[in-house]
Amino acid sequence: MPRKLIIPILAICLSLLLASVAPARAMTLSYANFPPAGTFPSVQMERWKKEVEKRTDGEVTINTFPGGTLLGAKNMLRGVTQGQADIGNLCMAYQPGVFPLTSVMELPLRFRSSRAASLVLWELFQKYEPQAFDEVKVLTVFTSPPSSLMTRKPVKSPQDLKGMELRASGSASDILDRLGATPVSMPMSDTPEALQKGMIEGLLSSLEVLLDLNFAQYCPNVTIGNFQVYPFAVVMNKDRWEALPEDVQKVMLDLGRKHAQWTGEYVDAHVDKALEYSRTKHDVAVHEFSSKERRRIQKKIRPLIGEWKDKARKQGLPADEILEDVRAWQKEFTEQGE
Ligand code: 3IO
Repeated sequence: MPRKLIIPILAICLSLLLASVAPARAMTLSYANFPPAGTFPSVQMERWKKEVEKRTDGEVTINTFPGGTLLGAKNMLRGVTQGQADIGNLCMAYQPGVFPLTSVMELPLRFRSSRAASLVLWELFQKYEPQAFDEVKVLTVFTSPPSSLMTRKPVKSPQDLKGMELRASGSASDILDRLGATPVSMPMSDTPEALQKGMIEGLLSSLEVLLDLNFAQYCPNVTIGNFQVYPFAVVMNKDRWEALPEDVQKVMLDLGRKHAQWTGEYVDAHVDKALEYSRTKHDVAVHEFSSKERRRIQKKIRPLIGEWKDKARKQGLPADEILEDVRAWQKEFTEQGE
C-alpha cells in the first residue's frame, strides 16, 4: 500500500468507528429535583451533571429539572423507582418513618458543618447499606448545613418560641415541638409561599436560604441554633443504572464521595455569604442564645436521640453501633475540616 494512503485510510477508519460507536453509546438521563435552581440542592445537581458529562466526554447528557417540574419533594423516591425520572434528589426528612436508619442524621447531634455531616452520611451508606434504598442506586449524598431559626419576630431566648408557628420537617419538627413552638411540617419547596402569605412565622433550616430563596426579605431575625441537619440522597432508577456501560458507572461511582464533600464545602461557604448579604442588604438581626440557654435547650431535645434508638432497635437495626459510628465519624471529619 502506498505510504501516502495510510493516513487517509486511518482517518476514514477512525471516523467510521466513531460514527458507528458514538451514537450507539450516546445516552440522555433525566434528573429531577424539588427546590428551585439557585438553591444548594440544585447547584450540586448542576455541578454533578457537568462533572459526569465532562468525565464521559459528552457521551452522557443529563437533563436537569429543578423546581419540582418533573417530580415533587414527597414523591421523589417513588418517581425514580417507577422510572418517571432516571435520577432524583430526595430529602429524607420529608417522609418521616420511611428512612429509619439514615434518620439518625436528623437528630440533634450538633454537627458544625455540612462538610462533616455529608461525609458521615456517606460512610453510613457504605457501611450499613440502608434497606430503604434497596430499590434504587444511591449516587451521592449530602446534608444541609446545621439549622438555625429564621423568624419574623425576634427569638432572643427560648421562651420567645412559645406557640410560634414555625416551618420544619422530620426531626426538626420534633425539636421545635420540644422547645414549645408549634411546628408546621412542609418541604422547603412549599415554604416561600407559606412565608409570603403569613401562614407561618418563620422556619428552622440552614441559613443559605436567606439569600437563595430571599427569605431575608420576610425574616428580619435569625437565631443561631445548630439544632440538626437535613440529610439528602441522590438516587437512580435501578434498571437504568444496570443498563449503563461499566465505564460510565465507574465515573459516577468515583464521583460519589468527592461530590458529597464538594456539596458540603460549597454550601458551608454559601451560608457565610448569605449571612453577610442578610445583614448588609436587609438589616437582618442575628441573635444567639447564652451558653446556659443552649445547655437547657440541649437537655430538652436530647431525649430524641434515645427515642430514635428505641424505634430503630425495634426495627431490628443495630442502633447503638450506628450511633457510635456516627459520633466517631463526626469527630474525625469535623477535626479534619477545621
Ligand atoms: C433545603 C431544601 C431545599 C432547598 C434549600 C435548602 N436548604 C436547606 C434545606 C433543608 C431542607 O430540606 C429543609 O426542608 O429545610
